[in-house]
Amino acid sequence: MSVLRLVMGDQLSRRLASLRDADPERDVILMVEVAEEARHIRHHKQKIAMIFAAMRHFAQSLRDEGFEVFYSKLDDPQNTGSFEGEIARAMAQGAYSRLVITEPSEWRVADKFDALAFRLPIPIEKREDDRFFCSQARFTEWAQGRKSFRMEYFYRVMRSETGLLMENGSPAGGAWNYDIENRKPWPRGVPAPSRIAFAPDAITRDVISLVERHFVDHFGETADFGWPVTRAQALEALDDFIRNHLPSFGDAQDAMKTDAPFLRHSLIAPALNIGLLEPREICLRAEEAWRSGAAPLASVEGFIRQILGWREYVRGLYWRDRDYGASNALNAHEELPEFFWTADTPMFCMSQSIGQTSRYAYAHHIQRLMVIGNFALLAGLNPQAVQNWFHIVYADAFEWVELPNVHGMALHADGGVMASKPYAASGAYIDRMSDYCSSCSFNPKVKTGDKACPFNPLYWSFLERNQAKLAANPRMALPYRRLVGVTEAERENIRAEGEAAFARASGPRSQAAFDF
Ligand code: FAD
Ligand code: DLZ
Ligand code: SF4
Repeated sequence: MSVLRLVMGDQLSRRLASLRDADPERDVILMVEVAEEARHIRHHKQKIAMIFAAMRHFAQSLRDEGFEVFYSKLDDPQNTGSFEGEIARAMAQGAYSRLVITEPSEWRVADKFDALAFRLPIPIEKREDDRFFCSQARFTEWAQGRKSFRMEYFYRVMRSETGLLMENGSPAGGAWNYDIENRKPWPRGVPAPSRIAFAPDAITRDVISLVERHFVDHFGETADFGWPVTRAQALEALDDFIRNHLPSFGDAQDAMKTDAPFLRHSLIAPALNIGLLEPREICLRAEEAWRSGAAPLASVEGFIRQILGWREYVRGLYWRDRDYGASNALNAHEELPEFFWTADTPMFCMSQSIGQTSRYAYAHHIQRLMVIGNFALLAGLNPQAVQNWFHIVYADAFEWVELPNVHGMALHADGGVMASKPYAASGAYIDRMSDYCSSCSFNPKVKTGDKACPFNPLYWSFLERNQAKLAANPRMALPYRRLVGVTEAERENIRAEGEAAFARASGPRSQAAFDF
């Protein structure tokens, strides 16, 4: 009897567990553009367009193989708008022995299918999503009995188990981590390299027009859409990165430059997260570049660590505890300022980072962590509101990867489960790693008053506010030494300076700010 096989929008891999044994003679593939998924948060328009375009191209490639694909377009008048409704509609049109799915990537959707299993007249066969190096069971085993879950130790285990960048059981080159050689500012006067982008074809143009009509109230623009939407394009993008940018990836990893959103970053996260690429093939390509002498070890190790280490690790944390994102360890309650949606702020670094987020549905890691995330941390923005924002605005944002990065890494809202100390920094860090400050109406060297970079007073008010929670942390001893012996009046002044800086951040945008 025929089998119905569901492929979700972030499962576009031919090797997917639920597709691997599919028989074109007998089985039907179900793919659905559903309002429930597209509207449960106000996803960036470009993100919805990328997912629908990639889904439609993937469906076409399955049809080319001879499969029957039951595909619901969002604007099909019969589309019920939910996974459950579309499964029922497909089942009404054929006789199936079972529904085969690959486990969803998010608790919310996993719950939906667990509930559906009780109601559906045919069994649901749920298969493990094995497009990762580390299964959930393996992560749980690793985490068992540990007091802290530092990524670095997890990463070493992953290196040993996969053999990536290993030589005779030891890390290639003798060290696990070469960050000491990486992370330089972008050299002055050197233009940013141009990056590969894929002009939308007829299918993608149709989808963009659909998104512009149906998601008017969603964040972001679509004019600069250039994401890969097929496996062939994703492989081309990967190839371009490995050849032309990986050798300099390490040096430029933390650099920020005005009007240069991409620098040497790989830009592969969206394609990787929806299934057009697999982590193993990416890491093997990078390793091969080092072994053949085409890229230095420091760059290759730094890049592989992001995928083999961080990406697998945050997924493990996400599934280990379904309430991981609910805590608020630093008791942060401020609402998101309006400029998170408009980029209209005189803080040039924020305006750049948010402006290009709107234009490209992209910002690189340091902009996310040390500019936007750092602001949210220091200003005490509510963690759930910040999670929601990060989930909405990036083309690569899926809850399993977004949530731990925001909650644990950027906001320290998990109380230190992920990071041994908050990634809190004053304006000096951004000044060192970018050219932003020279175009800003604030001064990173000024600590107080109207001209002070808002990060400076916010940094001290953050430390003051959280002293009881953070001062005992040995890694915070140095900054807290500055607060020893301060009087109550001085504390009040620190708090007032922080509040004034928060208000200044929402002031009118300077002329020089990113014009998007
Ligand atoms: P590159 O800099 O080229 O890195 C290579 C790859 O490594 C990425 O494509 C990604 O797959 C992986 N990677 C790097 N850092 C991380 C990380 N911390 N966690 C997981 N994978 C990582 N990544 C997402 O994929 N989706 C998100 O929603 C997301 N939200 C983030 C939110 C915050 C606050 C922070 C600090 C980081 C977030 N990241 C997220 C991680 C990282 O910023 C992005 O993966 C990266 O910027 C994507 O761009 P790229 O492909 O050019 O990455
Ligand atoms: C993110 C997303 C969006 C915007 N739309 C759809 C959709 O219409 N159909 C679909 O199958 N998947 C979509 N997705 C991805 C799903 O939200 C994703 O598969 C879940 O996160 C799975 O847990
Ligand atoms: Fe950002 Fe401060 Fe530099 Fe302005 S001065 S760009 S606000 S770090």
